[in-house]
Amino acid sequence: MNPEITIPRREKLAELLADGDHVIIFANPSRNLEKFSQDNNFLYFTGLNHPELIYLAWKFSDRFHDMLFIERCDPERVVWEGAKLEAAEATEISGIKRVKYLDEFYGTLSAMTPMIKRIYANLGYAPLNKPMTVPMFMLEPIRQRFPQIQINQLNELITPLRKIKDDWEIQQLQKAIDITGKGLQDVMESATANMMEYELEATLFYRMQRSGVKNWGFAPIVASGINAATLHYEQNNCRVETGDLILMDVGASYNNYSADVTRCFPAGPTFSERQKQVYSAVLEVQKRVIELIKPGVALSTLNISARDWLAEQMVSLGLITDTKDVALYYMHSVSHFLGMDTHDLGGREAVLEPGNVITVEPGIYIPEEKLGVRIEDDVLVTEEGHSVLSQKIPKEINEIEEIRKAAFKNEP
Ligand SMILES: [Mn+2]
Repeated sequence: MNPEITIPRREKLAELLADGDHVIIFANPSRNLEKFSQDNNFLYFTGLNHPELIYLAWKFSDRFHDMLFIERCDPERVVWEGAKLEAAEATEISGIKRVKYLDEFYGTLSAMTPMIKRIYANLGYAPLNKPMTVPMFMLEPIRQRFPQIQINQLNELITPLRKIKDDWEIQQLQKAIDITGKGLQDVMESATANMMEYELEATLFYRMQRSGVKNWGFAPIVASGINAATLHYEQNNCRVETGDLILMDVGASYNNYSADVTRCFPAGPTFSERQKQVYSAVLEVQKRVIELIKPGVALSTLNISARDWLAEQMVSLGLITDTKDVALYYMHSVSHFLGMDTHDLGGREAVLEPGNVITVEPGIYIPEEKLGVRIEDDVLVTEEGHSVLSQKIPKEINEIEEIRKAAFKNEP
């Protein structure tokens, strides 16, 4: 990332602030022997993918100011952790001109407290039985000493920014989706019964890493047979049985933008008749929901339509007789925003605008038939309507069966 990408974001942030508003964003800490993953809001506004930094912005007398706090270089830690980000480098990457050291953070903030009315920070959420998050902990002294200062969740302020994707963000999402799609194709070309679910996961991850992706966007779901009826099955440790349908709900993270795609395919070369029936029912609903997508449509409209249409399909499939029973076989919502977070900022009450990216993922889950089907695509809302970013990833029954032949080509 470079300053041309993050400077306009900070300019938009400035427009959201009133006099006396402060924004404090803490980078994620580095944890010993763990892969570092940056706080998405920090990365969004600074472009810096380094741990232990703080971004501070504020508006006073109608002028916007901001600065970064970085670690001081401690030679002993450099031996273990490598060179620290230096001030000039931080400015070059982020375009933020003022840089101080972390040990100056409280002093700087304390000197400002007379003019601080509200603080927006990436506090996150800590359940009652869990310790405070790092941002909560860092702001606790401010909260105790200056109870008149309101401390709010940053997401309340910046959701309108993050839910509209700029061209660069759409490119990152497209890349994440394309790589995920290639990996899914690899799996469909090679998976057979008797493999373990995690072997399928490995095939996909191998493709991802060879394509420049280091991380999943979220824990991958590779669910065969009845496991596909568990919505967030993540164990991926069962053996694929002959006759199973395999569900993969997966997404690579590219430059911290996450794909989220679900495809289903048979363990054998072809779908069974019943699998075809259920799959076709879900696919038809999925396509109809996608057709609804355009600016001005409420997310709730997509949800209600999906539920009603799935209910009709369930009656035809002989699963239910009363459409009110739809929740027996479909129990989640059909769409969520997608971006840096797999479940991105945007909210359930949103009305679609150009630049939104959402998923469309209806499903039917039938544990008594050891069968679960979900089909999920990622869709960009455009001025005219929509564009399916994952359209290249096969989802028609004949396409999938054609690809599956490759996995069985050496069989007599
Ligand atoms: Mn999803």
